[in-house]
Amino acid sequence: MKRILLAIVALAVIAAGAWFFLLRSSGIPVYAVTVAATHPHDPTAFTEGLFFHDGALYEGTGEIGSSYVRKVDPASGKVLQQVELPAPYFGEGIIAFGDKLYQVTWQDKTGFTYNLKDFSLGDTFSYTGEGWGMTQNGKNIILSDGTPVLRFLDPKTMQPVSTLKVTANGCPVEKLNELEWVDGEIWANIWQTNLIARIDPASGHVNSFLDISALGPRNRDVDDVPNGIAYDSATKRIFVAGKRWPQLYEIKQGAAMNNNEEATKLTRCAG
Ligand SMILES: [Ca+2]
Repeated sequence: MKRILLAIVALAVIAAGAWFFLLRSSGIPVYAVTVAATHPHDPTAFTEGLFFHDGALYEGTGEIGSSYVRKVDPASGKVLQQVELPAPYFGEGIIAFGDKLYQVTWQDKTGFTYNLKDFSLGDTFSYTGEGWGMTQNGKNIILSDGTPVLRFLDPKTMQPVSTLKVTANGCPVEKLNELEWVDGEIWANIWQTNLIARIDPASGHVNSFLDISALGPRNRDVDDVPNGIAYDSATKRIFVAGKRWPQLYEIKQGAAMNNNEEATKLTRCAG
């Protein structure tokens, strides 16, 4: 009897250990990336917004006095069109919807619209909190603000119609930055990490991470973080950029990675 009891206790300890291990490991896959192509990128551009439209890349930059929106030829990096955002504004995310281009600002609670074709200034709009990244899903403009909550905005009024809390293994994911709608998922740079989160827009759950630490200049300023994802749905090309990076990359998902430190940190909110 004593032996049976001991065996039961031992089994219970093993089961508890296994359960604890399962709780502790996120189970969220992390993938490296491979580089399909590199393109020139203006090494002074403090990238805050990036999207692809009709064969061209559109980039929005930040910092007061050097914020602008520009249209760029992806192959050469040549600037085809540009509009400045004057001081005191600090430019952040940009996105196209219909025939308009939208731009938010970091802490000014003011957004701008432009004619997508000629970059002439249109209406301004207001919002609460900060403005970080933007993308769109064909129906709503999606806005990040540095918190784990994404806002879905009506493009006509720029007022929120719903929100989505983003979690990874149950942990809220802070500092969601530049965004991209990629084949039914929301992809997001996570500020000051090398990770791109792939988010299920229905549940807000992160289904995987891409680690882009292999990209960008080796010795870079602390502010020159990865930021900027643009998807060309026609050719399925994914472009990624970073602040003041001299190159822009076309990437593909690479091999699964084990023990990714940044992902582990994000998925262990409980301890
Ligand atoms: Ca984007």
